[in-house]
Amino acid sequence: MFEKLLLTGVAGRLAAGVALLASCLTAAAPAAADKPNFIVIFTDDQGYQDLGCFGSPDIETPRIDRMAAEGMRFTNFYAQTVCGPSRAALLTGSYPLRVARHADPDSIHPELHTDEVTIAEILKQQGYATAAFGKWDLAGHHQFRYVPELLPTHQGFDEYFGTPGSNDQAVNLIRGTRRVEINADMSTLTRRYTDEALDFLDRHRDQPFFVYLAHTMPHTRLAVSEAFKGKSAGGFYGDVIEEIDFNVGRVLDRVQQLGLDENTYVIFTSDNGPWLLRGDHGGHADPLRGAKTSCWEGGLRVPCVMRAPGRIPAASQCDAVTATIDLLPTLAQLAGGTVPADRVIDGVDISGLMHGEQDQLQRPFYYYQHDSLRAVRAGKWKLMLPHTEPVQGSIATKWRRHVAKEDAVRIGRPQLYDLDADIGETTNVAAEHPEKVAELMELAEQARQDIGDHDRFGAGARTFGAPRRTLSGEQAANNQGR
Ligand SMILES: [Ca+2]
Repeated sequence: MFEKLLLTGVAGRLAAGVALLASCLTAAAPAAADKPNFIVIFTDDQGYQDLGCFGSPDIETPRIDRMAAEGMRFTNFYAQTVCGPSRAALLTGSYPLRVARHADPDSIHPELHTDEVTIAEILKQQGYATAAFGKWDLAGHHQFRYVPELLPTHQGFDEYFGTPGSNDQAVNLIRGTRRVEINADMSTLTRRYTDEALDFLDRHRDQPFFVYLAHTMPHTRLAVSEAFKGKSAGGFYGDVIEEIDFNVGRVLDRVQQLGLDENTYVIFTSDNGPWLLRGDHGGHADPLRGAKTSCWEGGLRVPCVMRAPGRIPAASQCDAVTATIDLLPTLAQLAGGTVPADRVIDGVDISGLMHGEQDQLQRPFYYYQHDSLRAVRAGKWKLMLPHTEPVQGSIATKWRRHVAKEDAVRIGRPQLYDLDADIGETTNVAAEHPEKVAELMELAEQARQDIGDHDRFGAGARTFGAPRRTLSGEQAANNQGR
């Protein structure tokens, strides 16, 4: 013990000397060495319950559980209802409808305009090395017909290795903007994306970096390597999550081995709720109601864990309403950068919550099902809004078929839920709290005017020169008939 302490003391003095030397050498470029690193691990269709530390009864995730024990669990953290829009939200800090392609709400997997400012672009300005690995889904959704000019290397990332869209049928792999592999073995993807990330960490250990590691799994079609096959009590889906957990552990181990533990924020979360699938191919959102594509909590409230020893308090929990859209302003602030001043950024800086310096955050959160505003939350109150579009109308309506029948209900009058008392959204208390209903309806109206809705283009939605579009009478009639 004494030897260890002595060594620590010597090592500490050496480190201090090196740090002093380094600060002299880098005086011309101050603070670069102080800038923290960021690793965002983004899984696909992982439900709110699908981690040990979020209550899974049968899936074991010891590495992410340890990450939570050494960091903070976010219990009210929101992504978006489906893959592509969720990625647009995370990378731009904005609601997806605000950044939809040329205000085309039918494009549920946005072709993210290059005039949008991504987290990577902000961090690059601060001297960061940036890389994206895994699923992109912002250059079109197809494995062949994507737009090469919209791949990550055109959106602020120095490097990219991954796949343009979902793994519905097959996965093709791209390096930079060049397709390098067709029909890749999906059981290797979790490991291969992680390998790429580890290699990037090794090469950029001496400069601040941002890694966006967006796993293809556990989006169906599920695949798992031999080492994890049949191992989880949570079935096939559990095997896939446990392989992700193992590979999250590899990232954490490498960060530690490189001596970057206390200067690196590792953020783990999912892009939307679990896909409602038969058998053991889909995840779980218990105790939340609903699944992927819906605006019940299970559709977009996702598990989230953040770790940065010495910065984020260990074994802590944040219950404030937070979201993927908050990562852009938060990471920008932590890196000493700024958010773009020429546009609306919906997210807010949550570094105070992360560092345990505050525990409350006053902000509304809007639930969009593609182009349709479905709900609004403020504090513990959530208002499910009446459906205003034709039953067979917008794309959001069509997507209702992907949720359980009892969750695909058409809402005629506003429904109010107290999420603190009723996390499963079982009891509508609108009649008891008319003033809350009115308050939340007013917030919803503000969102409609600013961000938009299925029947209107928001005043603050972005087009970057493309013509503004509103539904004409003829189009509305077509919608009625389709
Ligand atoms: Ca997804």
